[in-house]
Amino acid sequence: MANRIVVDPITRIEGHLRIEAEIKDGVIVDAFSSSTMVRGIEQIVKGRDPRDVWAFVQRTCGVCTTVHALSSVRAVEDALGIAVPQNAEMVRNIMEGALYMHDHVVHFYHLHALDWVDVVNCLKADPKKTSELAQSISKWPKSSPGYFSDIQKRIRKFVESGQLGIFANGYWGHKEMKLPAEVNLLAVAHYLEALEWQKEIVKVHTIFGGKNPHPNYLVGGMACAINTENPGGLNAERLSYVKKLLQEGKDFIDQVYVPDVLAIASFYKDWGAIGKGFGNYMSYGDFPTNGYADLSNFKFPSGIILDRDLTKVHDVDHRGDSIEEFVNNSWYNYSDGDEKGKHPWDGETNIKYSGPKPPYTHLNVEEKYSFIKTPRWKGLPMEVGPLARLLVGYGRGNKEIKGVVDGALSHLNVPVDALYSTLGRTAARAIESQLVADWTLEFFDTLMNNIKNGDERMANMDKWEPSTWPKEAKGVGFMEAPRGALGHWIKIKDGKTENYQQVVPSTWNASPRDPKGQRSAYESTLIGTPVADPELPLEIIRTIHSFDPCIACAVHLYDEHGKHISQVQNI
Ligand code: NFE
Ligand code: MG
Repeated sequence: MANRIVVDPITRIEGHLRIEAEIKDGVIVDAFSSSTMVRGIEQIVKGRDPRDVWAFVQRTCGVCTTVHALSSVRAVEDALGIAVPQNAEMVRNIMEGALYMHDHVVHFYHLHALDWVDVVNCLKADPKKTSELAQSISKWPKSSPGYFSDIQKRIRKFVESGQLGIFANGYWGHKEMKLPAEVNLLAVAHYLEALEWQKEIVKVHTIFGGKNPHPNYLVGGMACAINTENPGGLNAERLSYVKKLLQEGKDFIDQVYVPDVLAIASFYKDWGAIGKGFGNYMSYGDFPTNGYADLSNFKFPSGIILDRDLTKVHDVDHRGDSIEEFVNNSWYNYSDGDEKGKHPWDGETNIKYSGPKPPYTHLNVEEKYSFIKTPRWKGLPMEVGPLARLLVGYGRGNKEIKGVVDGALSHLNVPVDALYSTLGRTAARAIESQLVADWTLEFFDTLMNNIKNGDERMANMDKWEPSTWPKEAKGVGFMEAPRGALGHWIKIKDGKTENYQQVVPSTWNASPRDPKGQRSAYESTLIGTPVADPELPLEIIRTIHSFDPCIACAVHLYDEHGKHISQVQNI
């Protein structure tokens, strides 16, 4: 007999996600992923001025802030044939690079690490040994025995007070927690340091875009004027502050995040064989260095890997008809029936909730069961995210990407197959952070060189006036958000937004089944996962967190639901 466990809500993610997993003989045999929240962003931009849309859609999410604004301005520029000046391209890249650094570090320490790190166990650590360990894996200066001893005292106070605060309700003492106490103490110290650090790196957005989250963008370029004289403009002092922040970001990633991930991963190598999934990976490509129109100059290559075959990378065909969204299992209706998919240019977002009324025990997964639509590429499910980006780059023979991936594999002494896993996803995020931190400093140098050479252009306003636009136009704005391939599709008619659709990374990964019954990434990767204790389903959380879910993005009102964290029933 199978047990169906419900984990709802999955915590330490963005948004509201429910997982129902069927467990037989201690292993997951089937799984269902459901978003229990719905939003209406695609609807509210219809009829609006395309030059304003970025400001609305950027509010899709406060976690991957900037990405929906960037996709939006790219979509409008693509539709109207606008090429932005290189300075704007570099500022956009720097802002995106800063987001990657912030997002990946916060995800690892504050959302994912506690699936592997036993906070309470760090009290058993010898601070002197932790110090030796820290100094053996990194030159990060905060590593004295006294420093770790102070951290331990802070945690002891929490534990002895009986109020764990930010560390409440973790799976402390779970038998699948495998780290020595010294590694636990190291990770807890860096959890606290990362909290301090993350508020600094976001200042890059405030300097270029006025604020964070949701900095300002502009169709045609960026709104930050370079003005080396004016104290209120983007002057030398502010630019050197950006450089300092980026360098500090790189140091934190190189000296704290990556060494920690590798140290922790070395105790969890078995997770290199868990959470495999179906083996299709997609990257749209991103970080252009010579214009959005020429994919060959992107830092992250674009492409598709099918069935884990790294010897052949397929083209995405961004403007073709390969991508469709299905609603057969989602709480939406299409005007001409729910079995066929729709290309995003012709997409529809008609919310139609037909699920159970709360409180309920289980979803009826024979019918619609999620507010997330189901995207497919040529009818196939795709996993997107850091791992997909690295695999596509690896398959494309990109030397930089191949170098860092091979370096991590040999450091951990694991085969290439270990990448297709929960551990692979988590390691890929750290590895790509290192690449992105380096690239972001390159983008900064390019910007500074242009300014030195007298090129201060930040926007191309040639086609600002709607009177210069064609009567009808359509465009796609794609990018690689931290969580994976993101696309916005716009149709413009008579100067207004006629249709607008977002297909988001977590839409690809978290969606329900398609009409052929094929599972998307969350559902597929859970199958085969052992669950030691169904009352404490740590293993489900590990694999789901390895994707870094964002449900606000994926469904772009809230539904009242029961307060239970986990529930076990026989079916
Ligand atoms: Ni809201 Fe997002 C990212 C986008 S969603 S976090 O990264 O787009 O998967
Ligand atoms: Mg959508």
